[in-house]
Amino acid sequence: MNKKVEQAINTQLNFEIESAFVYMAMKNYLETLSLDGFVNWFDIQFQEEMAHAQKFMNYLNDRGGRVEILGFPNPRNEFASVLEVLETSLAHEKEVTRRIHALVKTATEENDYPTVAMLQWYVNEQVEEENNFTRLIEKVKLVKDAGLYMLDKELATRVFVPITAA
Ligand code: OFO
Repeated sequence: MNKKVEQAINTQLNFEIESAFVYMAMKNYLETLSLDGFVNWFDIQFQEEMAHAQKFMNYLNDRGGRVEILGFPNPRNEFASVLEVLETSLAHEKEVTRRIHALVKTATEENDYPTVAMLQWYVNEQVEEENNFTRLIEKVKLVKDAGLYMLDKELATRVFVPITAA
């Protein structure tokens, strides 16, 4: 297959594996907060990223290309809050989207139409990925406000208790 496209897909499939490890590190940070639901959600995100990588690998192999597995920098392990995890995730997904779009451009310029067709799945997937994180961020913000509202109600019930004379 076209060498330029083969190399660009290899770069992207390795970034998908890197993405999986980015989310695995986040999952383990969330473990420290005992947020079991978020841990579960990020574990599935890890699995999804590995599936994205596998889909690219299958495609390269089907086209007679050669898969090359590369290394990547350490993922970030420390965060200040759930919100920071989610905002970092959304920024990461925007970078993935930028890379997928660049890949579509390369495949189009190289007249590799099977690759352009295959990449449409990833273009659609990125719309969902960005939407998932955007909505989660909004929900966490809403829940935070609701929590503050409840705490405010509780604090409003406090009454002054005069010091009684001994
Ligand atoms: Fe593979 O889409 Fe997220 O990173």
